[in-house]
Amino acid sequence: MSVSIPCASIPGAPATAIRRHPANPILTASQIPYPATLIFNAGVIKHQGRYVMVFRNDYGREGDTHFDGTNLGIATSVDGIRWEANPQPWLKIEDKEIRRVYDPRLTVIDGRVYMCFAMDTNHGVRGGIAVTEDFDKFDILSLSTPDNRNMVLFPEKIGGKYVRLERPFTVYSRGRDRFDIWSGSSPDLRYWGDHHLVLGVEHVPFANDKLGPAAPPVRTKKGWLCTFHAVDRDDTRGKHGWEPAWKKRYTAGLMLLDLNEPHKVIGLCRQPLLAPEDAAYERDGGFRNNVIFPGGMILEDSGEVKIYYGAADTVECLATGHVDDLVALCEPFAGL
Ligand code: BMA
Repeated sequence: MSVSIPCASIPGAPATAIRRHPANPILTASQIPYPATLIFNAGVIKHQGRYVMVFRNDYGREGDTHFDGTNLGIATSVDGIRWEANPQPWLKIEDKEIRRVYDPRLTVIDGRVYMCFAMDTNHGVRGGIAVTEDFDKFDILSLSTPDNRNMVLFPEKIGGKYVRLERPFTVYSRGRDRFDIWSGSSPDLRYWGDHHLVLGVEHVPFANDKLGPAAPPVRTKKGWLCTFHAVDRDDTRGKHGWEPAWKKRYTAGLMLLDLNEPHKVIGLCRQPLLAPEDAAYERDGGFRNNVIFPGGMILEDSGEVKIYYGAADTVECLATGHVDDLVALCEPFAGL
């Protein structure tokens, strides 16, 4: 069956609002001092005077479609642009039930570092939240039931509760991939409830397949600035990547959420913030070309916003914009 994609021709946001960094890609497998093939979908924070990145590393033979494994690595930076990876991977999971842990998202709350992650298990995909004091030990606070992932935490309590965005996979009732962004809240980061639908695929003019949260939200005067990933699928697309017949395209979307009721979308950018069109590292030569997947967003004191994103599921990149310009891209949204 072929799926039409009226959204595919919508170009990305104007280059005056968001710019790819000239140093891109800012982290690749060639900079990693242990076996590494695909370095992407990292979480990034500014913490204790330096930038810290936790990245996903799928390792194996370049060109192969099956990887030997996935681990999470740490890199640090003084300027957020030039990165140095630690000598060893941070997390290698050895548990028969767990196949892999990936797509880390970092948030600092009250000085403590929390990491959301996705975990493929023999019984489905679970979304987890962990805390680390020192980027050595890692304590898991909660794991969702399958199937859920792409969790991100807000950097402060809202209405006395911790809040997260998440993306459950509602396959049975929807008939096919058509996944949306939800929110949940918790008194203690362990027990989650009070779930709300935040944004559905049908609200995003450049998505026809699924959505999910991307980088953890950033507070601005006008609302929570929030990236998401949006997927359009075209079954007539041929192979474009090492992976045979990769038919999806991942763009980065942008929205503004209400400061006090963060499940309410108050602004939405009607075009992709970043679409994989202009840069070769997003389009050609990767494992899955045409994928942009933000995982980290930092608001600097100057008003500059750094958005870190995985490109083509192969390398890690950076784009920057001014917070006021990014907020201005979000047109009023009347609600669901
Ligand atoms: C999703 C995840 C992401 C990846 C994306 C595009 O299912 O595996 O890590 O970036 O697909 O391949």
